[in-house]
Amino acid sequence: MADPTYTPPKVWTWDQPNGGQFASINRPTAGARFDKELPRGQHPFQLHSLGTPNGQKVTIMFEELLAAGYSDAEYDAWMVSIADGDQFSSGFVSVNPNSKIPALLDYSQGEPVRVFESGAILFYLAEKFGAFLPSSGPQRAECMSWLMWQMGTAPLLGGGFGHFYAYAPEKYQYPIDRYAMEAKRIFDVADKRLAETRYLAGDDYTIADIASYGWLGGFVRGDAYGDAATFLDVASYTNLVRWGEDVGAREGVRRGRIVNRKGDGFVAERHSAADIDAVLAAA
Ligand SMILES: N[C@@H](CCC(=O)N[C@@H](CS)C(=O)NCC(=O)O)C(=O)O
Repeated sequence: MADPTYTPPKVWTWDQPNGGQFASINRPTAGARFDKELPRGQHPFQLHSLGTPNGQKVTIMFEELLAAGYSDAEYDAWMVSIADGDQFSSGFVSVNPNSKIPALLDYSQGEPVRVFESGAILFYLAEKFGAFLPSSGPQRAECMSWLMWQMGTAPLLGGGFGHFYAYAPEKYQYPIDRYAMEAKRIFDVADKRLAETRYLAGDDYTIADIASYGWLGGFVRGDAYGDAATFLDVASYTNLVRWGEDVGAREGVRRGRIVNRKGDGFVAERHSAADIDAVLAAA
């Protein structure tokens, strides 16, 4: 039970896992916990990820690039099981010292380039291919602003709302109220913007939409955190819903959402288009 009389000590110490869904893997320290190299496939891009909202951003980006005809965007997507602690291997930590998916290695220019943080990966790929990012001027600034907005809001939706609404070992009203309010404020920001423009950065679909769909898409589809869509009355944000349904119907988005997930209708690893084609054909 939560202790309502808890008084924080002068110096916090980590004595034991605190319960909750991810308590067994969380520690207050960084760095590798065991030695293991990452696998490597044949394509220039090696993605080490999982089909969570942050992971889906990158597989959607690759599938959007491929759908748009950028055949050099072929990639191998390896699954990192965060519940099993794969993100703490020496190989993964050498690509992302923050031990969180997604992490990317680009071998296309000889020496591998590492990129971590989903927003940085989207930006890196958009610049590299000259796609889904306006090349200059106010449109580019607008796109980067919405991309960074999304990166700033994800911890409130996930670590804040999602954690206390769905993952915490007990339900506490204070944090649920606080983060439900933040989540609804974020939905309203998007809704008001999308009342003015088709996409977040303006008339064109950009990496700001790809990043945002990773998180907002789940609330629009209604599969984020149990029945959170009802709890937060997502249907009332009609412009957000219109955008979410529009983006969700894109071929690249549908394909990207299949990758690095286990179970029927998904592929744990992706090494060629045929892996996703097979799943879609069976659906
Ligand atoms: N800001 C990071 C957040 C990434 C993140 O939180 N990844 C989660 C899964 S969605 C993770 O790997 N968690 C594993 C852990 O915390 O140990 C990004 O956008 O790339």
